[in-house]
Amino acid sequence: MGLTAEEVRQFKELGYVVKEAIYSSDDLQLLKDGLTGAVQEKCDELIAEGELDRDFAEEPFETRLTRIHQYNPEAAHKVLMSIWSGRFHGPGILKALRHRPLIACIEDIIGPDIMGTSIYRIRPKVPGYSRGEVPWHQDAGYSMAHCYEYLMVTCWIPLVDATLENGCLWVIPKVQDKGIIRHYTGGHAGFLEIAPESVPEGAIPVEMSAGSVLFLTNLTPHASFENETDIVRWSMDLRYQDFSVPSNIGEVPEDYTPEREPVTMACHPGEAYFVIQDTQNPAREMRDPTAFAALRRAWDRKKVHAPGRGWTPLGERR
Ligand SMILES: O=C(O)CCC(=O)C(=O)O
Repeated sequence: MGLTAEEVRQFKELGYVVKEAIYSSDDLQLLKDGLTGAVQEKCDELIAEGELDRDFAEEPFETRLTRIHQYNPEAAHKVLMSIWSGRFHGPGILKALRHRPLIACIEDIIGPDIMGTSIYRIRPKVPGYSRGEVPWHQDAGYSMAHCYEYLMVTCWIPLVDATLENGCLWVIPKVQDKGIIRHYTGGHAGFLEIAPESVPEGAIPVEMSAGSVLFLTNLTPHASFENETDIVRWSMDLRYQDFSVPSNIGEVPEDYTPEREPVTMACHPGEAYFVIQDTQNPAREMRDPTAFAALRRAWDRKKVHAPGRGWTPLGERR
């Protein structure tokens, strides 16, 4: 278990490393079942509201959202939004976040005291759905400016094999030590984006099998492009940091007032952080799925005052 010394060296030198077979197909199935339940729940709601008249429950996990999107793109968008953006707190996610073989690798990078960052995402990249394509960015571009210098580790994990054709991740090696690159708001599909002329050279695609993990630094530029297949490229991205990195642990959403100094805030103020591993005080570790879901619901981005990150719109760049 864990990363070899050579893999840690590669992570530090290149800004990324891939480790095969961290999650078994049984591990992934638990999560897929939870996600199937979440898709069903949203379909049922849309059907009850008259916005959808078929749930495509007969389709396999890999193609169900493709069919819903082909049939009714507006309803598909609502299903996707109910899962994306940290809104999935259902069965399997806490287990995936605490997965021992993954945490052993994180320990090799940042040490044994580990915080789960508020920013974790489940991404069903549906063929033909333009918000599935994510333009070039560094994850640090999304954090508060006082956090650029801290290490946050992104773990990008495909739930199906990720290929060039279905939109695997692309990374740019060896630029992570050069710091933050200027980002712009209003990029492709509303994401933050590094302007095309500022994207460093040397991008490479990272094709991966389901259940393997791509470890990235928060300053490693990455992007993903069109899914040209018929299957959904499901993936999740989980993030971890050590205890020195600002978080909102021990705080409540009401602590985030407009008067508060931004430098005193969590790197991502808007969603709950949680303790994965605490060698001094294991009682702080988040182990209960129900408590986890309640914590995540209590910290909803819409309820928390978080100042802007100061990036200007892409259309206004000079
Ligand atoms: O999953 C993708 O296509 C993009 C992922 C990404 O940008 C991220 O994990 O920060």
